[in-house]
Formats: sequence, structure tokens, C-alpha cells
Amino acid sequence: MADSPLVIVLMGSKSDWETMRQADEMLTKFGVAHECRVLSAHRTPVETAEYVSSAEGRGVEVVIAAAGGAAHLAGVCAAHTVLPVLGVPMESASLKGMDSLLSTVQMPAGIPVGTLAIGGAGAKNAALLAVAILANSRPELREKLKAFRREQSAKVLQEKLG
Ligand code: RP5
Repeated sequence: MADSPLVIVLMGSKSDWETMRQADEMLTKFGVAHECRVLSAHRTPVETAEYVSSAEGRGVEVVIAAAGGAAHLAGVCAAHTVLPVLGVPMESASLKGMDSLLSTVQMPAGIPVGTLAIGGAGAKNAALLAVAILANSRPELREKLKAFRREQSAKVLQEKLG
């Protein structure tokens, strides 16, 4: 998106993209300017710190950070900014994402990370939560969220079985 991003979506590896593209798609659906990038707490620690530290100055309002395994990205982001940080634990091959979940959620008091579900549900919900945060000061986004919920309910009520 050409506009200056309101949300940044970081992921620890390109291998996370298949999952995190669901956050990208949801933010696009709501028309929220955002930027997606691979940055790793372990493999690119300096660049991660620089990028997140400068986010507030660029007008970013929410950070989404996804990582798997020893998933420290969201926590490191939270250490470098006071913007709300939403963590998405990636499903991992060996432990099915329980490692990612616990690494992301168990933050020390004082440095919060709002942790979502493992995998695709977490990716989508991180985007929806980011929209909800932005909607506190943007009535048009709040209306879009309400319309999204209405459509979702209508789909469920129309389900036919058998
Ligand atoms: C984490 O390690 C990434 O977020 C990814 O989920 C996991 C595996 O990364 P790759 O080895 O596929 O690059 O840092």
C-alpha cells in the first residue's frame, strides 16, 4: 500500500508468510495501510530494534509480530516501542506451536504483548484486533467491523447440512 502504514506486520522468517498473508489480506480488506516485512529477533536483532524503534515516528499505531519456535520477536518489538504489540505464535513442526505460544505469551510484567491464537486464526484475529484498535478513533473502521460481524453471522445462519 502506498500510504504511510498504520500497522506493521513483522514475521521471523519468510516461511511464516503462508500463514501471515492472512493478516495481510484482512488488513487489505479493511483498507488499512500496512507494511509486511521479514525481521528476526535472532537473525537480524539490530535491524529489528531499529525498525520497531522508528515505527512510532513514522505514524505506525499497531505492531503485529509473528514467530515460531523460540518465538521472541513480539517480545523484542514490545521492548523497543510503547505501541500496542500483537503476537502471533506460528505453528511449528516439532511442537505444533506450543513452543511459539508459550514464548510469545509469557512476557514479564511491564512489557505487554497481546498474544493471539496459534497459526491462521491468530493471523486473522491479529489483523481484526489491529482494526479494532484503530477504530477507536476512526468511526468508518468501526462501521466496517460491524458489517464484517453481520456478514459472518449471516453466513453461519445460512449453513445447510447434509
Ligand atoms: C522463527 O523460526 C520463524 O518465525 C519461523 O517460524 C521459525 C523457522 O524459521 P525458518 O528456519 O523456516 O527460517 O524464527
